[in-house]
Amino acid sequence: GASGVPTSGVPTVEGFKQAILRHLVSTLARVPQAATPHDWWVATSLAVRDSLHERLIATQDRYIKDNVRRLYYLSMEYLVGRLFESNLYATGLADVARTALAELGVDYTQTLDAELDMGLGNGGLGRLAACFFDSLATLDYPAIGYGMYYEFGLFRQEFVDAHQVEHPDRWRVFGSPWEVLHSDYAQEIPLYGRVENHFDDRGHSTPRWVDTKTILGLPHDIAVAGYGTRTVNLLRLWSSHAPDDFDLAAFNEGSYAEASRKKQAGESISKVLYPNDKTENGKALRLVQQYFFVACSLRDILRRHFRDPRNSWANFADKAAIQLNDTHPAIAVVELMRLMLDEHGLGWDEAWALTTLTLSYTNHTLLPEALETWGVPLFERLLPRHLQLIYEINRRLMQHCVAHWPQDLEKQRTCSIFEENGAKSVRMANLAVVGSHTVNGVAALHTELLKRELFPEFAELYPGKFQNKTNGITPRRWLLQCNPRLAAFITRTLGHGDWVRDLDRLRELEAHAAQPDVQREFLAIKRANKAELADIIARDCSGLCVSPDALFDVQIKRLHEYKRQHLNLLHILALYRRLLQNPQLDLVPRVFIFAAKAAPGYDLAKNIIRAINLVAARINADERIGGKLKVAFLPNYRVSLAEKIIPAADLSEQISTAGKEASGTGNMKLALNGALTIGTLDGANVEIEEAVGAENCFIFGMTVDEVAALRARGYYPRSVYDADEELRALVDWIGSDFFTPGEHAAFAPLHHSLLGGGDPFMVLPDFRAYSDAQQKVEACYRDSTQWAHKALLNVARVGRFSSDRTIREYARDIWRLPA
Ligand code: DL6
Repeated sequence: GASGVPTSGVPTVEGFKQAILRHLVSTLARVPQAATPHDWWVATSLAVRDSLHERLIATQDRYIKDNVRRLYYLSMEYLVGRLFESNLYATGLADVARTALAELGVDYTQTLDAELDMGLGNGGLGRLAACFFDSLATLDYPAIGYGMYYEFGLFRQEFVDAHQVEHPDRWRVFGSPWEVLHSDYAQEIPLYGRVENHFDDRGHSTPRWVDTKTILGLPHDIAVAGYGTRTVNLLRLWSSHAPDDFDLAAFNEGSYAEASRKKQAGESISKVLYPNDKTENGKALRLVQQYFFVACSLRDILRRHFRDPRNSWANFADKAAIQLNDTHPAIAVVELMRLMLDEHGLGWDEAWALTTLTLSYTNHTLLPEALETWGVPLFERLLPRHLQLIYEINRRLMQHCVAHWPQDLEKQRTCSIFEENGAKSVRMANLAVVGSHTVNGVAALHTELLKRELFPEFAELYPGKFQNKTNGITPRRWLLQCNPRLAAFITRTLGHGDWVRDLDRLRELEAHAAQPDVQREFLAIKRANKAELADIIARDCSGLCVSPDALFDVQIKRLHEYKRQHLNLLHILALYRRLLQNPQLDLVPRVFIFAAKAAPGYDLAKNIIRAINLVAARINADERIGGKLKVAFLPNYRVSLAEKIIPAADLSEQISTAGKEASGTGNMKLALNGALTIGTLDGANVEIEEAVGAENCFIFGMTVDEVAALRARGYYPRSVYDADEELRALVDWIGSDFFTPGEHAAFAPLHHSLLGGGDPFMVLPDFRAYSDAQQKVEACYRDSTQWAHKALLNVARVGRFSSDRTIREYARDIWRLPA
């Protein structure tokens, strides 16, 4: 290669075996006879990494030589999951590795299961970032993902006495074979201190940020390989440390404990991912995290830009597109301004032009509690210079607003970066909107609501700034890898595997969807996947036995009121009650499958988990219902578990209150694997219905407008409760001790939220429509031909939800990356 690095083709089985054994001995100091599954996993991963890094170097060399325009994606979360198989597929080593391990007498599945998930994210937002990086590399776009190298990812969940219990996720205590540390790219980041004004001869003042403390940022690089291409991009994740001379004085004076306490304080910043996916306001350390990774990343971007003598500020905006994944990195608006003004001597207008030409912002939620704000006193203490700059940005913004709405104080106030009601705070969403050239929502409905409800004033002030980019998922992980049976079947049926890089080609399945042998084979594949999941359920749910012939009804996502796992629970209770009243009732046997983590401080969500677990225990043990209903709550939901549940799902539960789920991406994964959706007209469900056809999914419930109308009229849960006898009995059941003999009012928080608490997510008024839709599901499932036909049409028609399509749209409309 150009860099003098030897580039090899795909190794032979023999060559790959030798590479594994070499890493086993030289890196791990192990003989094969004594190697554990973990050892084999590390040694094999390192052998894969050899190819990966050759390609990485070649890709980066080319980028540097061509001085390419790059995407820089700033995200606090990357929910990557395992890398072993995705790297095998991307490097074309999947078959070689299987054979090599088999010939070495090593179990492939055990090797793969030795990898702990890289769980550096909470849910959809972090997983979206991971899917985007798969697509960016696959489509050969130059991109670097910046984020945090958390020591502890999202907590590990266990159930004890039906309660969620959290444990630290020590995912990298034994190191990670995928990581490379580049200490030469370390960054020193200032924090705290105060601002001083210095006056020059002519009386001009220049502010100086002084008396700061310094945090050291170290970059850990993770290679992300594209599929069917040699492109390898980077995730560059920062860990925080105390600088070497952090407190040498204290150390020398013998105060080792004091010095090491400061060292720990330096490390604490990247210690742990905050486990809330919708609220994390006010916590000082969280703001420090945001600033820390943004500051490291922007410096790294400037270092790379100015390293090339062809570059200057004049072409900075031609070479860099910086995407803010939600408001978490919104401080980048201010830090980029500060770097240009204070450290590079640019004037305000030029700096502001470059900032707003470079940055763009994705909004992922409309929930008011998720919109980040930081108290002004906190800001002042941590980032005094940034606060000054925000005041100046806001002064200019307010001038603009006054010119635009001279008479309308209310609109001016709504646009302000400062919230002035009560304790004064900084609204990060307003900062992100003002500092970006483009703001996008993540599904068509969400973007409409963004413009109409959340930012109507900004949409008026900056026409053309708002765009839609409907989310997508990578077909590599979410079909090829996780569902090898279905993937092979599709390739066989279509006569090609081109769908893996061009998901629209699944459309060709439509021509086969009515063929009985194709339907039979699809059902056989689904059954085999369900049998595998049944084994996992038996292992992880205390020996619970479920039949792969039952309908697998799946709801897997974070636990949140707006996602309405409790609506699902009400339906389970309804079926159970109907069965108890009539044991002869001809119900289609169902297994309800849940997986969900609740934020540790979210008491109602935890109460819902407990309620589902205890209802499950009662139903699973009740012999009167003849095994027709089973409820399995799988603990510790994570990417690698999703990969096992999704291929086995018949029914996909997407039942959020209309207007609350920005997009959803699990809905896409499940449809792609041949599950039919039961869902509300929310988020991307709207587009899924459009794609697959209304007759191939089960849409129910109030629309956004109906929700708003009911709210405006005045919604009283008690009137719905009073009017529906069955619903009344179910709610009363939840309020009783039936499921917790000897423990009074165990589900009081849940019961209260539904009735006395005002049912904020309108579970009760959607219950009847949901129950009716479930009866249609049941009728349809009885006719397996019809079901298989619909499922196949789902697979055939969801090609547009590939993240390849999403990334092409971002690249064309927002990042302006050359095709
Ligand atoms: O855009 C990815 C994902 C959407 O699919 C979900 O609908 C949405 O809830 C999620 N948003 C967040 C927002 N968290 N914050 N802030 O996780 O984004």
